[in-house]
Amino acid sequence: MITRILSALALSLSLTFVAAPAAFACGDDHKEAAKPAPADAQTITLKVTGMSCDSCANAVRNALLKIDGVFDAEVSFDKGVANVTVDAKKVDEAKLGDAIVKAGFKVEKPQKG
Ligand SMILES: [Cu+2]
Repeated sequence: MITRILSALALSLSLTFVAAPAAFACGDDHKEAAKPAPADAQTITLKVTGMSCDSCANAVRNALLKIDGVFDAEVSFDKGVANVTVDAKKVDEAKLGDAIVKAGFKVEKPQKG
């Protein structure tokens, strides 16, 4: 009986250890809600690399939405792209890029022209 309880305990412990680092290293299940955007809001598109699943895209989105002046961020893991709706007076590409890098991902500046 005790052996059975111990092995069940060991199993659940090992599952915890296997599951936890993966969830930590790989993004966020929570998806932050968008804020209402004014009519003069602008969209900045960034190429994001280093994402390995949809949770990574959530992590990028959540990091961007923490910035004052960011209204919405549609991040696609498939395309490796973030479409960010911003107040251009408060936020620029560099600021968005910083937040993405701090969240653990990389940004390629889009080609202009
Ligand atoms: Cu991921």
